[in-house]
Amino acid sequence: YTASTGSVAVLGAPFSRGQKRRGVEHGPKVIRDAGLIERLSGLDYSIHDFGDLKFHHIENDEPYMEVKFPRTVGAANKKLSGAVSRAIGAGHTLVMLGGDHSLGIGSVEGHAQQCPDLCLIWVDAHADINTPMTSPSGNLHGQPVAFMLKELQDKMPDIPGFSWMKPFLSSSDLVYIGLRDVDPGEHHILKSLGIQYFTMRDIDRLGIQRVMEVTLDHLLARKQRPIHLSFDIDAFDPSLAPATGTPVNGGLTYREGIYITEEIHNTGLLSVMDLVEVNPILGANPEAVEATASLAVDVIASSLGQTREGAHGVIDEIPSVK
Ligand code: B3U
Ligand code: MN
Ligand code: MN
Repeated sequence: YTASTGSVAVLGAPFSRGQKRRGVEHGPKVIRDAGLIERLSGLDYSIHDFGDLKFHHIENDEPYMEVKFPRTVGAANKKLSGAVSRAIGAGHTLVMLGGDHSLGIGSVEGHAQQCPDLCLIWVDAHADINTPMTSPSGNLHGQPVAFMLKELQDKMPDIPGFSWMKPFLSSSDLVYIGLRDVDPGEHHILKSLGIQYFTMRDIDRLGIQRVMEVTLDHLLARKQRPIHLSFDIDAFDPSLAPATGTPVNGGLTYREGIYITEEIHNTGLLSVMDLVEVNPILGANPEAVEATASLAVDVIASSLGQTREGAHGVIDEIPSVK
């Protein structure tokens, strides 16, 4: 298997009902305004900006157990799933701009429709693997991975809005990087399913180089297959990414984050990436918002092959003196 033709599609998903803070629906706009399309045009692709999906609020979307806006989140993810599936089916590499991380459900599900053997790298301060029963908040952006995993099927109730999908991912096809705020129920799930994860402490101990080596070995050693990268901007330290809903101290440095994405690019297997949880309303000032959005652009460009080394593609000899 080799991913990536020369074509990248960008799809905005302005959606915020997976959590309580307004503003994360403006993520796609601020990431575009920070120069995303221009930056990607400098790389060797044809860029297709698919614009933003339109999501609808569903009336009388009462909580189901503690789960907030289940039908609204379910319908948004169904729509996103179809759009992702079509883009991948058409041969694009896809960049999905969130929006909150509940969108991971539809993004990975739509990707899996086209690429059932995909693997998932979840870069996040949080594990986002609560079930409706373990969730301390009822927010669906803290639960997307639980909807995907086959091993959790019998622990998941039938949540209204989600009858269009069923679990499709094995826990051995998932690796987390950057964890530092994991709820008790989540920790139990990670341990009991034997999920491969690297907390910030693991990155301190092993170094990011070793973490990526083990990550890619775990996912790709048996066979080459498409990678889905789901990147929550709150994986970064809040000093770098302040404009996000649930910042947690002690996050990735700039260089660790870029190293992760460089290594993923170097596999040649990146097929879909999500960049989620940029919330411009939560920046203390315009500079904080710009810093966060521009970091998001750097992460996306790096995932798609922008290097710190430079590129020699366009110049094939040292210019002679005329
Ligand atoms: N684990 C908590 C908090 C949280 C999850 N994801 C974010 N925050 N961004 C929860 O609500 O499930
Ligand atoms: Mn997340
Ligand atoms: Mn997070």
